[in-house]
Amino acid sequence: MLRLLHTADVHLGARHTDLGERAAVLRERQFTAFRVTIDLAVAEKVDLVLIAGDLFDSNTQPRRSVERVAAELGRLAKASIRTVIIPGTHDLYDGASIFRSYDLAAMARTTSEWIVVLTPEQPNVWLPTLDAVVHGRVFNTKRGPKSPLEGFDARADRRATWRIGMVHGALAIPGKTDGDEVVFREDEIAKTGLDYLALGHWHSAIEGRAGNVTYAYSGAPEPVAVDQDGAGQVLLVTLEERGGRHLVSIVPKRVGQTRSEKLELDVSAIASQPILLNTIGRHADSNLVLDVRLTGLFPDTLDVDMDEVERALAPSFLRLRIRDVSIPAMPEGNMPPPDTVIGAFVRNVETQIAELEKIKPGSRTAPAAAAGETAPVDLPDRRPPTGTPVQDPAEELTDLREVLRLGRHLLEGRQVTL
Ligand SMILES: [Mn+2]
Repeated sequence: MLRLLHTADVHLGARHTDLGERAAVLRERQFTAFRVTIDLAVAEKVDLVLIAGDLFDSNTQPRRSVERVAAELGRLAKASIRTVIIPGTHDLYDGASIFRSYDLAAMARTTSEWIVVLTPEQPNVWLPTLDAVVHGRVFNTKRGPKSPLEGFDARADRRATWRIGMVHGALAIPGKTDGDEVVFREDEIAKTGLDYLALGHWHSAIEGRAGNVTYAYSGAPEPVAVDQDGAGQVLLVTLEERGGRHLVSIVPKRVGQTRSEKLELDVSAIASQPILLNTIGRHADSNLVLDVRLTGLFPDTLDVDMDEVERALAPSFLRLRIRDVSIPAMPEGNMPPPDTVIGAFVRNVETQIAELEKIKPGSRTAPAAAAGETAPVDLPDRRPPTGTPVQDPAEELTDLREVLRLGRHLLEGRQVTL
């Protein structure tokens, strides 16, 4: 049995230029997720840690940052856990590679027996004590000249029972990812003869099977951009031999702190800005990326400065975004002429509203139609026959006002999202 921890896309040292002073906070969160990952590997006593590319956000990092990362890897070596790393598309293996500039094993005060970086010069490592060979399919350019799995068959290497592969790139999805920097296809995975293929590049965790090969993207251990809601975990992978068959099982483990939530809020029930602040403020959480959608009918009487709301609430969240897709209040302006569709519509609905307003509260019957009154154009008449019980007139009034507002927006050609 072989137990491994698979991570990728840690993107340590990301600049987050769009985040201003909060960039450092997010960078620190990413490092924390990495440290929690190392804690998990030690606690779970895995045999091997795989880092499938983009450990660093770029090849240019301050020496102190690299030392910090090496110290974490040193903890693995101390716990007799091997680490295999491949460069990615951000920390790519070009002439300026961070993996050429720094010897991570030496900085971690251990040897390359414990911390290995696979490169085009060293495409695999045999780990006899684990009865495994790990293959890294790496290019020394950002854009791969071909598929990293083209013609690759791990069965040609007969040194060990377990065949593990590592690739940083995109699984080909026609029209979507086939223009990416490094691309490979599912049928190529099936032909590799690998037991497990550890993938990096996509920041959301995904697993699959091609032929007899189990593959997975671990995703980023902490979102690199705050909108990556599929990130936040690493994978614990167990490889077992049972009755001559190789079985692979994957258990995702949460290591990131960031949570993402969507909140849909009907503004028709919101009476004032303080109430709106309060309603959203109840979700306050410094680890939360909250996406608020304001829906429903925006009350005439509600006076809200959305920028002010966002500014006031922003410090209570990791990130807050408020999108207003509510239907705006009645447009101002002159009444359209009665011989237009919109003019006829408005007059018709307004007449119905005026009649309903005549009903005393609590009355359960509809009023008699005013003598001689006809709708200017043939629009559906919502009034029930005289004398029949109807819904609460107050409710119907609300409905009719909605009909008027929505209809007017639609007839005036505005986009209305429900
Ligand atoms: Mn990448």
